[in-house]
Amino acid sequence: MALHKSLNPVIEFPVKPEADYQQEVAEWLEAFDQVVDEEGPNKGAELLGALVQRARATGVDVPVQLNTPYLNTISVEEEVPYPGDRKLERRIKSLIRWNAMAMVHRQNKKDPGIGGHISTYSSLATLLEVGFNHFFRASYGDEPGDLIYFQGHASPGVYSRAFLEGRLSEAQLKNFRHELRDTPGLSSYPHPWLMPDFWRFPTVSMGIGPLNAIYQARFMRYLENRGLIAKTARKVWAFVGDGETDEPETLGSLSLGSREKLDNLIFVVNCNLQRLDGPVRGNGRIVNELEAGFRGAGWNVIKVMWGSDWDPLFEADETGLLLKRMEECVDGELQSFKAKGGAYIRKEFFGKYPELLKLVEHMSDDEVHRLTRGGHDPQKVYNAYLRATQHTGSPTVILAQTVKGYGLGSAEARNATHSEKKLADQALSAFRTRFDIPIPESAARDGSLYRPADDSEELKYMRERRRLLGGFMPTRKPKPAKFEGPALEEFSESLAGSKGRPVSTTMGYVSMLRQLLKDPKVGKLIVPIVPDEGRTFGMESIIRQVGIYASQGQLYKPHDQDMLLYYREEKSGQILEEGITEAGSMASFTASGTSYSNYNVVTIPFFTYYSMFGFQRIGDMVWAFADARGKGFLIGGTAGRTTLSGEGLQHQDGHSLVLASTVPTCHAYDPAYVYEIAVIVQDGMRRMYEVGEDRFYYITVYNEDYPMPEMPKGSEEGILRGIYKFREAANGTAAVQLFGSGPILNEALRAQEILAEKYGVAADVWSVTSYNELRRDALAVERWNRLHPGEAEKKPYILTAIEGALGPIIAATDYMKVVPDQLAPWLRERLLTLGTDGFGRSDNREHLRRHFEVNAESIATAAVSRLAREGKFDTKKAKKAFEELGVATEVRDPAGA
Ligand SMILES: Cc1ncc(C[n+]2csc(CCOP(=O)(O)OP(=O)(O)O)c2C)c(N)n1
Ligand SMILES: [Mg+2]
Repeated sequence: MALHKSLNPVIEFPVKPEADYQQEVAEWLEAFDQVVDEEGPNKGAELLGALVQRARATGVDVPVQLNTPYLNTISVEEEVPYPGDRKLERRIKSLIRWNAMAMVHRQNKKDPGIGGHISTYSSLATLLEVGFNHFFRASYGDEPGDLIYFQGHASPGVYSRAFLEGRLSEAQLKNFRHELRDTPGLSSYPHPWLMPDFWRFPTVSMGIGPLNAIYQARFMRYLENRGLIAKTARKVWAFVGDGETDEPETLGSLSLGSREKLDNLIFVVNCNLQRLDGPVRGNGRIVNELEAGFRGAGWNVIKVMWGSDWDPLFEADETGLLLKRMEECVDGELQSFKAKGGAYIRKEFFGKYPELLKLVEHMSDDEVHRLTRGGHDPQKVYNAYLRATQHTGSPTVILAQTVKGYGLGSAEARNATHSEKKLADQALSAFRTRFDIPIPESAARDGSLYRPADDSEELKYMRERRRLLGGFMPTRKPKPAKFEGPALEEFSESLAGSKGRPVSTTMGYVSMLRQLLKDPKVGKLIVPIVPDEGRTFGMESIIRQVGIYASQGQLYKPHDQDMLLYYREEKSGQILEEGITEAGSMASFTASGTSYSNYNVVTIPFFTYYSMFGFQRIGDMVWAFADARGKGFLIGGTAGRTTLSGEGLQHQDGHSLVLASTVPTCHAYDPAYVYEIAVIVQDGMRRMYEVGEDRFYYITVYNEDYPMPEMPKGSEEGILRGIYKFREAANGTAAVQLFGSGPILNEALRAQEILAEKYGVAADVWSVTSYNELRRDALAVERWNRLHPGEAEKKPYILTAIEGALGPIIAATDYMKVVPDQLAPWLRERLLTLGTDGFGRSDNREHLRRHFEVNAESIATAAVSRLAREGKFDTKKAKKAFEELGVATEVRDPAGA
């Protein structure tokens, strides 16, 4: 019988049954054991499957069982021996542990409050080291290697390894979290923006790493299936905290992994049973919860629960009580056992059953305390990784049980361990002794860093292992891309205007995208992404043109196949139709927008979505995208609080431009006309991919139809920098300047006519494509002026652009007033802003614009009102204008309505 008695579950009946029935159960089990013994586990599974089917057919309610026993998934018999030099690897790991701890400790002694973490890495060390020594490939021949998402708070351990590898200097380690000193320091967490040669993936905002990892693995398949990269055994590894699994982003897209059969994806959940404040599931068991969740979502689950030193205990246990006892414990108890030591474990864990006490009577309390959790045992971890990398047909999750603060003495498994930054002198020397660090006691107490000689066995071994695996990791070294984008002339259709036909900027953008997809140079590199909003934006034609990516092809005949614009799915399809997930779409945007650095292939993502569900909903992912030096185009559709009619409060966006302005590498535009979009997109491609700037774009597109004019000659610079004069006053020198953006530019144009015809006021109209860009420019110029008091003052572009333009400036936008108000420091009392502050309403454009006071009438009355205050217009006439134009003066302010 292959099954050891210790694994024989102690069967507990809800009510003690008759002896006859117990006998019957025993016979069934024996018969089953016999099948497994003689014919193998597969036959056993078949037999069980047949029984379950029969039970279901006869109406028996079969319990769904998603949990396996609280044991290692891989049995001792199935294990392969460890291929590495265990002794040397332990030495290396100890040195990494030491330096990781010492760098945080030292820095906090020197600069109290600077922070850092030591307990996360201490629990993760073996899980990472087995990977570094045996699995993480930096390359596959000429192809880029595995992509690894490191748990953010474990960064000191990753730095410490790179220090031993000779990639980071002692000076850099001493400047951990001191990034603004003479010698460059190390960033707190994985930030490619701050350490662009080192980190690839920002992970420290919890949940974002695992979600991005799933979509990264899918994007890898997309690139392979579209023939843009070679197919390799490359993997995506995501190291995830068990507390981190509480974030909805972490587990929210698991089904994509199994649906897409992503066997290139491995999650390693570091189940140290603790998060920041305390236990993850004190009263339950996080491993069971995760096992059920992942298994239910169709993942391959490998549990690494107990170290090899438990194996003989299981072997010796004839009663099955050891497993029973383990299954009785909740995580809070498991934590207490590690925190309180061997005598406590003996009494409280083993002591519950006399048979178990016997099992450990030959062991000292210290030995009992040291009984290892699986995630600290290289043998168990190696076997789990090996199986995970060999598994096909679905992603794998490894649930590795560890101890938070492992090896940190009094900080081990304590609730407060996450925030521990410094160790007491005594703990430092205990650490030195436990991990055998060859430095004098006094140096230990100082938290001195230690690196053995370059030709030491340890360093030679480390380097050799990495050499065999293709190089050091993490490393980020994008190859400069050879990219040639289309010239502006190639956008001629968009630049020519619509010849009087009313179209929306959304339609114009979609036809531009269609043209780009046909472009021989960049067409195949474009990655259109939509979260189930293709039809909203009229993208059906693109679906027909390039198809939706479907890893399995189209397994059904679409009902609309005989129509021109049918729903076309195929294996080499180009569109990522993500379904209703802006977070998932943003993850795809991230994978595509960083493909130039992860796969050495430029792809150009256009993520088109409902603008209200962009920055507002997934802003933190956009922040991480910028950190990762992502490039591409975010297209906020159905933009504008009054232009999207009917949809009301939760849909009408009047603030995404404000949020966009907070991201340093995001260049946000609010174009009124299609030619403006063409200029922005053309120049954007040039700057991002030809020049190689780390920037990305946010462009709002609207669904209001109106004729698109032809591009006025020479307006390119103004479009890109943020403002140009669109229509000069026809009736003499303008006394007032009207700024408009998006469709509200049309309201400004209508106001220009009203002012001229009814009130004899001449006004110029300007298209402001980007207040954000104008402000950035002005701030940069102002900074220069501040820093150079002795030199001639420079002028912000906004002031150069409107040089000579007289009178007050009425700026009207479909966004909040704060968007134009960004220019207030330079336009001062000249600026009067009309915008859409307040909650949206369900109504049509006419009523919405009247309510928010951004219609032509509101603009015209604002102009005469301001002119009257300046003594340039008759006050009585101004008052009357409100009445004449139907602008209510005594209604509630929409900002608070
Ligand atoms: C979105 C987000 N919320 C909160 C935090 C603050 N935080 C940092 S670490 C941590 C606990 C992490 O616990 P776990 O995921 O179990 O990782 P461990 O350190 O135990 O390995 C928290 C709450 C964060 N980094 N990101
Ligand atoms: Mg944890």
